[in-house]
Amino acid sequence: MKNTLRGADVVAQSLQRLGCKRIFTLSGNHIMSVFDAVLETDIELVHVRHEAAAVHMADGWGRLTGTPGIAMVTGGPGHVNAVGALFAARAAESPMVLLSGHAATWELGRGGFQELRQAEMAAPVTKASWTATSTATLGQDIARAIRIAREGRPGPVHISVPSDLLDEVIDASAISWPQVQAEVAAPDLPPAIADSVIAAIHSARRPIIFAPPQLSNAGGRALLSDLEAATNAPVVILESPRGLADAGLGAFQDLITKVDLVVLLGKALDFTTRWAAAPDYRSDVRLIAIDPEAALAERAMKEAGDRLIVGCVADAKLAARTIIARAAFSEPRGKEWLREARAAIDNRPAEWASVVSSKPGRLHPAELLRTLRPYVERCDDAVLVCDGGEIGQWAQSILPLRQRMINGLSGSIGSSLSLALSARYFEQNAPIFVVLGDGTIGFHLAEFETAVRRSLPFVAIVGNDACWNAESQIQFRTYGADRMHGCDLTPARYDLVVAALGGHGEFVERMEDLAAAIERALESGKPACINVMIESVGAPNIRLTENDRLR
Ligand SMILES: Cc1ncc(C[n+]2csc(CCOP(=O)(O)OP(=O)(O)O)c2C)c(N)n1
Ligand SMILES: [Mg+2]
Repeated sequence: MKNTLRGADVVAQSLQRLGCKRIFTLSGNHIMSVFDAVLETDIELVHVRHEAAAVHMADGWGRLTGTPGIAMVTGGPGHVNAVGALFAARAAESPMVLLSGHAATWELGRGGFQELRQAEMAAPVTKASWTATSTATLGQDIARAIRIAREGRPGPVHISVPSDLLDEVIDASAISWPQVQAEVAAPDLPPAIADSVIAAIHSARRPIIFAPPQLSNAGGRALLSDLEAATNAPVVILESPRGLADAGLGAFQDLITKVDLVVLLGKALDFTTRWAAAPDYRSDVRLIAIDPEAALAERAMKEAGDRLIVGCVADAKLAARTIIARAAFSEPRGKEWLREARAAIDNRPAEWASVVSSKPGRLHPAELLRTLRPYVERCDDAVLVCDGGEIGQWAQSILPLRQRMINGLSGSIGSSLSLALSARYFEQNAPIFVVLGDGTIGFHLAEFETAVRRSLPFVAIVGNDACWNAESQIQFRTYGADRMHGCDLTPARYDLVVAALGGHGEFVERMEDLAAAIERALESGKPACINVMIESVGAPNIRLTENDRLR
């Protein structure tokens, strides 16, 4: 090793020591020293077309792997562009670190180039946010950021690094290198509390366990299905901005009035749970609040009042494992309620199998998605990314749930193309599908160029109804058919844009052309866009019918 190093070398080599293989980034004056320093490491730079996309990619990596993705952007405008995307990562409980370049310390307060109070700006959308102050300890800053991103409820962390720190040359002996981190320590559920949770689940008539977004990856889902099998209580991940009304949860919202025990297993008591209170729930519904954050456990305990059975600070995964282990010592509850709950969650209107569009040259969303379904089902490792809007709800309710990422609790639209790109680094062989709307594709359409440049094939299916339909539906319902405006788009040829960027484009107006278009898109081996003209249909609102109730 050289006797002297730049701060930028400390950053690059610390990231390498901490296991980072890839940085999602977009260049800029403040960070060019790090681009240079990375040449001395094995780290790959994946450079993108908008800073928010770099954050979404780091977010996707964090969600899929549980280990922090790293995004790096330049100071000032680069940072400002990146911050918006942190909102989604925070709501998705995704561990990631944003490193932003920053005006030099000697410029601050003097009208420096792109000077901005960056750490303050990122603070509300991160778990922690600070500006580095010393070159020798930059590696310690990064190690700390990674640790905070992973521990408790995972989430994004931000560090701004002034450019003079990155350029400063210091003696190698002065550098405080970070240690590779073992598993982060986390509080487990004490056995006695686990036993009281199990006892409460067993004595309840209709208990439900709510799980957090951080458990929605493959590992988390496997753990939760073991938990459901061990307790015979339905386990539901609440990761959608539509909460219990998410079409992916079928008609489950109709059973909520029957639930007599809610176990929050690391799931915050928030709008998605409808705060586990009347009028959505029975007024005597009881609550167990397990949360990795003391403040959120306390908030839930306070809201529950005398309906609280147990409140405890514990890690969601460890708590699930402890409950599974200790449930083996007691007689399991019957399966009747679990069957009823699963039937409601799996409930889909029978007519979706045959519904066709009434509009010539347009498909009904159900036609589109039932045709896509077998292609997603064909491979166990396939990754599905669903964006927001009405088409996202149709996709979540019809496509199989394997490895899946959705826009998440933030409700922000536009992340899906970037999430698909990072998924390609995680899953190198299986197909990756994205379903998104025509409005949403506009946010990060240029990332198809990134995908082409980096050879990251995936298939994006655009449900094109020439409309921001989710909002248009709100206008229709709330203000009336004669007051709908400001939500219309043109039936633009996004497929041609993607082809022009070097990808594969397909345009579909007839149901009978769709399957062949999907086949060609997969076979092309390129980033592909299938632009499917669809009818504007509101998101499904799946409810139990009288027949379901009698069954
Ligand atoms: C960043 C952001 N901007 C705006 C919204 C509001 N919003 C939610 S869904 C939606 C419409 C999406 O339109 P499209 O992608 O075409 O899907 P559609 O609803 O038409 O199926 C809008 C504007 C949001 N959730 N996030
Ligand atoms: Mg649309």
